[in-house]
Amino acid sequence: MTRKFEISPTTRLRRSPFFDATVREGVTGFYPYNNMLMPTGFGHPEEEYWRIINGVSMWDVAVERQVELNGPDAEKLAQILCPRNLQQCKEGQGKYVALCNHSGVIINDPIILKLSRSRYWLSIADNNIVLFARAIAAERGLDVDVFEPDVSPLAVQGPEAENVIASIFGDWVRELKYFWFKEAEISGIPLQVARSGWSKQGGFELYLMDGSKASELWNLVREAGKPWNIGPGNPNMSERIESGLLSYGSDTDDNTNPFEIRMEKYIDLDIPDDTIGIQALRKIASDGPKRHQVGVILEGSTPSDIVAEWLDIEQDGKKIGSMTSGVWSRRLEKNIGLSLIDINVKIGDSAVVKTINGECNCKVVALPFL
Ligand code: THG
Repeated sequence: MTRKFEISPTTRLRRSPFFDATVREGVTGFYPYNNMLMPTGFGHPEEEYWRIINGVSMWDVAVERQVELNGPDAEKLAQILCPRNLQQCKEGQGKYVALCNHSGVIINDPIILKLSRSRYWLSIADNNIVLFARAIAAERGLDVDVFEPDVSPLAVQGPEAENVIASIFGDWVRELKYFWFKEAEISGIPLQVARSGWSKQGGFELYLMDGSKASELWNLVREAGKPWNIGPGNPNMSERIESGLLSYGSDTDDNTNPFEIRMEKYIDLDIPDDTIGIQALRKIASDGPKRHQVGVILEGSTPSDIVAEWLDIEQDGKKIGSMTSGVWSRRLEKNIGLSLIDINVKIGDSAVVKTINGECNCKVVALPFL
């Protein structure tokens, strides 16, 4: 049965400041993320994919909202929220963190950016962290404001991204280390230039600090990128699964802890006891996780549709876990997926994925695929 429906007008689904620019580029789809509309394609999936792998692509990722911690106790609140030692984090540096609740369940996987000792941004995935951080700050009696500032990231990703960004800002950007950032201004547009982004093809993110200048920034990058054939894109499902990048909320459920999803290297168990979830995380670490995140390669070479639900994975007719996201890999020419499965199921094992078209044999593999 084909159904036809549209998203009804609502102020709940906020528009990105880059919305008009993406409409002019011919955006063909959106999904909601942090109560905003997130572009999901521009009508040329094949071209959009190879542009990220071989060239340079620009993405409206304003949905990666910032949660600003601002005030004398900002540093203290940051460490209470993040189960990773932030002592070594310098001004101008970002770190990838697994925000957890009191049970050690992951509730977001932001990059935390230290602007100064009294000012941090949590660059968040899809879950309301303002609400959480504000409640914690109040309960702990901290002197810090928690709010969403007017900041919207524009990602420039792909092997040619560095050339494009250097042509705009100068060669200093080539020295920027991964997750480090620096304040800059171009044509009166205030922003932070960061080396980061949700792909493994290299790139930068421009954190626009004035939403009214979004079209201006979009056009400037579009123009500067012409010699490298820049074009519009979005966080690419295929590339990110091939690269084994986690999508919080897609690959996690309300029970997932960081040890199950390859985030143990971002957890420091010896930080002070007042960090949210640290006691639970210590226990999970000593008991050992029950599930682990691995890849699956499905049999057959026909691209299958993206399925927006978890699919059961079985061995000998018994459920061992779920495929949490799946996609056609253009480089492997196979359907591949990320999965969360029983810790006793090993790399190299065979299993069966219960797809919407029936059972499909698969091989369990280590991540990343590429
Ligand atoms: N950019 C910004 N904010 C974000 C994202 C982003 N917030 C939400 C979401 N994406 C956060 N998730 C990730 C997940 C992985 C990475 C970045 C953001 C990433 N990981 C590398 C890896 O897993 O290999 C490196 C991590 C490391 O070594 O520290 O890059 O994209 N602004």
